[in-house]
Amino acid sequence: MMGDPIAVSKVVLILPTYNERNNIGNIIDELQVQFRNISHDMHILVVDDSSPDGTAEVVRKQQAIYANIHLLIGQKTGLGAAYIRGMVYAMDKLAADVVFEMDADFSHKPEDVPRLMAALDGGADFVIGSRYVKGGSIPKKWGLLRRMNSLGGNIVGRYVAGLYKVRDCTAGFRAIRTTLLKQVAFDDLRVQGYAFQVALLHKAVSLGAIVKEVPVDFIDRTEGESKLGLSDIIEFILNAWWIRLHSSKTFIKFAIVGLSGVIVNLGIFTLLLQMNVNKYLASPISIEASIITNFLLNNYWTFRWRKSHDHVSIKGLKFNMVSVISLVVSYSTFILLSVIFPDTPPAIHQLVGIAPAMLINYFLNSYWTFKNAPEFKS
Ligand SMILES: Nc1nc2c(ncn2[C@@H]2O[C@H](COP(=O)(O)OP(=O)(O)OP(=O)(O)O)[C@@H](O)[C@H]2O)c(=O)[nH]1
Ligand SMILES: [Mg+2]
Repeated sequence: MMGDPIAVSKVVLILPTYNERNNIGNIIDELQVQFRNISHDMHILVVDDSSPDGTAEVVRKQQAIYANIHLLIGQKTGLGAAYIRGMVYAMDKLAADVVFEMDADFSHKPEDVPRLMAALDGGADFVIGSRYVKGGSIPKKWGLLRRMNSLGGNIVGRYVAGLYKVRDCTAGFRAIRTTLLKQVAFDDLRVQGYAFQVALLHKAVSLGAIVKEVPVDFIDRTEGESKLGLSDIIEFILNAWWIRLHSSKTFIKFAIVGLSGVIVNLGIFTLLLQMNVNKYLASPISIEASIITNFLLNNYWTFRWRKSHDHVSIKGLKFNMVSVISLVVSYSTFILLSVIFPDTPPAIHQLVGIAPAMLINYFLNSYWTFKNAPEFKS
């Protein structure tokens, strides 16, 4: 009414915690300092999964000091589940206009909160504190495995789930308008763990959200332990493929052909064994037979409408080469996982290896073997 109205929003920073006793008190203190530079009504909601280290007690002590601290206690069912509970609470009970996602381990700097908030105020619906845009960074001391894990996650999110335009789609430092969030049916996301980040972002993009990435430096935790496990990685990969299956007819056909290849492979293998062919010979014959039937089905069905310069034999050769590359990728993944998670059964490593192999297989075939070249005149 008086002069330019300044829209003050209620902003709730959701901090999921599991055994963050040595971090949570300090991060609350540092956030309060940052809140002084923001002209909104700022709150913190800690979603603690009954941490045995007594994280909640530290939060209760902070509640006695500050009036803007909320605490939601639950059972440990994963990071995504904790965020969903927190977001529902922030919307329904706290009437939030904006929610933040933020780690409680100082990996995300409290000083960056005003910058994310400013980007949201600038008109975005979904702001990502991004490590992979110009000006952002990951810790220099990260080893090869850690880098590959982070990079691999982003590649899967971007190219499998189809979030091509987002540089950092696995980031856990984000600001989101609840006008957007209210349109998300959380039950339909079907995720429990870290896969939540990609699932929610994908939903936001398909709802037409304006997404903006703000560069941030990601800092390694110095207190407490990482909670990322192999089950999170598996759910993450499955979720990305699930999203893909729902959004691409070509990919569905490709996947059906792939499954038919498994049947051809095992069928011919069994048949050859019954004909008393040596198993060491029967195996490569069956593999090659399935590669050939896969090729023919993809050529005459999946990618039938693609116009190519190449003779069918050249395409067949390319398809075979891609199969060899997939084999190498699948095997490398197997070795990598065996090194990182030595206590997990090898069959799980073998199974997970299928995902990147399938990705390489699909994209190389789609953009190379069966590349569309409509400008070609025969
Ligand atoms: N409530 C809840 N919080 C969780 C759960 N898993 C992780 N967190 C919290 O989510 C944030 C991010 O988890 P981290 O273990 O730091 O995962 P990360 O950042 O990938 O791994 P680090 O390299 O160790 O930092 C932290 O604040 C954790 O305490 C969970 O199952 N429930
Ligand atoms: Mg962390």
